[in-house]
Amino acid sequence: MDLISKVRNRQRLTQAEGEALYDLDLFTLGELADEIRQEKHGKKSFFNVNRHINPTNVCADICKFCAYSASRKNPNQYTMDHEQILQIATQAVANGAKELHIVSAHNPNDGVEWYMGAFRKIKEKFPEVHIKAMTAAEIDFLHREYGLSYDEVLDMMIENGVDSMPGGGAEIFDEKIREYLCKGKVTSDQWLEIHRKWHERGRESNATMLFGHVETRAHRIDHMLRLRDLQDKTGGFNAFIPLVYQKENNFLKVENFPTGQEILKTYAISRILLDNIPHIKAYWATSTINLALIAQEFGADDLDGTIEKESIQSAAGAASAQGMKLEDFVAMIQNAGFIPVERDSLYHELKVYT
Ligand code: V47
Repeated sequence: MDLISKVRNRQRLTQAEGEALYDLDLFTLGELADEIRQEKHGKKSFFNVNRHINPTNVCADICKFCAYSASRKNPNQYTMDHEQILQIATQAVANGAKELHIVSAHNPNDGVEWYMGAFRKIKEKFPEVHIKAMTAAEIDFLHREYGLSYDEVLDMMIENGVDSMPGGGAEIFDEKIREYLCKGKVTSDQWLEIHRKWHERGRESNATMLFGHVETRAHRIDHMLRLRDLQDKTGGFNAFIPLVYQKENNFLKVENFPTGQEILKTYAISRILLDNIPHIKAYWATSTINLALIAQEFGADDLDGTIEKESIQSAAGAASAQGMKLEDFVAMIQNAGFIPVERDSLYHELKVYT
């Protein structure tokens, strides 16, 4: 059976077939991905009202692609205390945020209680707010730095009010590329193990893939298939998020950046391959809002959220330092021909903008 028929019959694709998808023209791929998207979600496009908080940029690890962590290229170290974090959370909740997405660098100075206490204090003050926090890379860092097992860190997160885990730290699973990008950080197997353990606790998470740097198309397919395998076992991933590499202020030497076509193909292919992950998120901070809006026609059904402020990608050149106004966000999705749906962090529908 040819590849297109296989996709139309909803048959699972192999690594080689996944790679071959890239050889299809963009519009064929878009059509195939859109059929699947519409089957799953119709014309709905999901987003949430959220606030990203990045409480420290002091990092014990070195990732070549990172412009955020304090280093020679970013000498301005900062670490917020709990009071400052709580202040931001308070402001965000006052502005309508229902989710706080809290991701830090790997800070060796302040201990486990600095991480956990922040979650606990937020949750005590705002029990209804959803805390999406701690990438698998941070969890692995606490394990390495303080001798805690993954189970212990995950249980502490739950005790202190973390509701779900973000998908960060996955980068690219291929071991050679990963060693070049971020040697010493959580390995691919460990990243998957941490998410598996989290899912086994009945909790949900997301999965990212950082692409458009030194990886090949084959590496992207391999990354997606490793996620598909784990999802078959646990079913705990809500969304797959292809993050487009931002090139400013970091130590990674990249010659060729992905074209808009390549980015759209990657969204579409992820929709086709990841038949068991419900949502494909076009995170506008890295794709740009315009491409994210177009990505809705190429398999993506989620645009993340209003963000309010973001420090990791914007340090590397993304236009996401400031977030997006809710009414603008809704209007843009509508004008693109889709139905904006405000969701909570676990994809329950809160408001459908008809
Ligand atoms: O893991 C770092 C990435 C990630 C760069 O789960 C970069 O809903 C592009 O994981 N160019 C953190 N990306 C952000 C993240 C995330 C974002 C939005 C939603 C969710 C979710 C998760 O940021 C890191 C890393 O892959 N990153 N540097 C850069 N130069």
